[in-house]
Amino acid sequence: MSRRDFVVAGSAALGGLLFSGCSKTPLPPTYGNLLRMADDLTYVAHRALLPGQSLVREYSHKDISSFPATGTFDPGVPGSPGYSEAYRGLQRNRFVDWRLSIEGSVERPGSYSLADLKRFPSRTQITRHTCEEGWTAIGEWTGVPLSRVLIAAGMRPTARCVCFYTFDDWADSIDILDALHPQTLLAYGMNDRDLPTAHGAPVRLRVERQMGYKSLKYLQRIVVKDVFDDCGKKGNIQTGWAWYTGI
Ligand SMILES: Nc1nc2c(c(=O)[nH]1)N[C@H]1C(S)=C(S)[C@@H](COP(=O)(O)O)O[C@H]1N2
Ligand SMILES: [Mo]
Repeated sequence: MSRRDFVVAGSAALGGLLFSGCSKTPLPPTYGNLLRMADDLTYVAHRALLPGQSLVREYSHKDISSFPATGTFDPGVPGSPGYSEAYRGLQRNRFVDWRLSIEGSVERPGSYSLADLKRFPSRTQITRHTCEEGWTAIGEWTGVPLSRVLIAAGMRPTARCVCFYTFDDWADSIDILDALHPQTLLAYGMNDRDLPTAHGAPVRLRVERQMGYKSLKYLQRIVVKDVFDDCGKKGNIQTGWAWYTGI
């Protein structure tokens, strides 16, 4: 498809959504602000043109590259930006007491230890990470598909959005299509080892069809919502970033 066709199809899809108000694709969640039109166009075009669960390319071991750890400081070190006393305690005890809580629109809210997550069937994938700063890197990720955990927690059919909160005080959300995507992982392994601190230990999110900053590190809490939630002050919209960064 040429770029022009793509843009035309995307605009048609966006127009269709905004003006018909009825489609299988959810309404672009950030629509309503003129400056958000590009974000919405990407969202709707991506959703309209890609088959729902199409996979991103997976690479082989020989393609694995060095992987910078960016935008982050060890949240277990006092004085570092994003320092968390709770994280420090968990880190000292090698995360045996770490638990990921899952709340909101689920039948069985609760929390999962690292051992619990490792008991689910795992997935390993070698994918390319694209940072908004302009670099890319290829790494291997092992973890449990988020869909498995959401299903185990009894995610309700009314759910529309999944919010994530981290120890270093980041928050972000993804829609249900990305949440249930087979390559969306709660990753606890990187390049065949435990996930290193710098890359988000003990568990990070991998959202492979979006830019790197959606793949939150140092996960603490997941909240399933029936309505779109951009995570308010800490979310991308209020911090000035695109909420949807499909690639
Ligand atoms: N909790 C948290 N998640 C985060 C970040 C962060 O600083 N804190 N940085 C983001 C950005 S901008 C990128 S590019 C990737 C970097 O992942 P890496 O450190 O494994 O390279 O993590 C993303 N997730
Ligand atoms: Mo990034």
